[in-house]
Amino acid sequence: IIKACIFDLDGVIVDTAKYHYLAWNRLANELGFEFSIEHNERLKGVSRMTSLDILLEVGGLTYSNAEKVVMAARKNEWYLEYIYKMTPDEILPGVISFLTMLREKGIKISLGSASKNAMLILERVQLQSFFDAVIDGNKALKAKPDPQVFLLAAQELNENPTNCVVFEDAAAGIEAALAAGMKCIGIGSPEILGRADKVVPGFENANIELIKF
Ligand code: B16
Ligand code: MG
Repeated sequence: IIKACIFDLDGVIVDTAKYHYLAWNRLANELGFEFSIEHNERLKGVSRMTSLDILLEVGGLTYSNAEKVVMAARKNEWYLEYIYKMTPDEILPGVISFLTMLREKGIKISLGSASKNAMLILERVQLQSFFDAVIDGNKALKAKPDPQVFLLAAQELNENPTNCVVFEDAAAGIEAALAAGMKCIGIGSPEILGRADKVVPGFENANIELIKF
């Protein structure tokens, strides 16, 4: 029986992937190449530094660690310019009513995101009050598909992993949830998220049946 729900942020609650893309492409352009939107799929759910490594691989470029730290920081500054402008209208359809329903049923709620900016994003879209725990890229140091982020969420909620379900839009996140011994619901297309216990396109019309297994 499910007692806690753990939500990924980017691609599940809000679509910040478009802002990550704009900021990464700005960096690519400065380095003299174009980072196509198709390549952006590879960045979903992976950490900032791994994203930079993928970007540089696409551009065929190599830099020292010190240079990469500077580049990642610049990208983040550009990304934050978009994040500061976010409003609650950017919450994906059906999310607020689903979270409200979970609260009414007494189901605990946590965030489980790779992003170091997760807290700021939750504040911008005014969703902080729904979350009993927030595990983000500052607390979880091992990147998905490592289960650490979700295990820490279960621990903070004081729940057994087998009573938790994870909502994820990235393949690495599905693997992390399964490795944590949790149920997993993919948000997106079954082609990418086929390993999840269920896959739905989003939270529109989602009700309590969704978390019954
Ligand atoms: P930041 P999620 C992830 O968020 C994004 O999907 C991924 O593209 C990004 O690189 C990562 O956060 C780190 O974000 O640069 O803000 O620390 O899907 O795990 O909520
Ligand atoms: Mg995601």
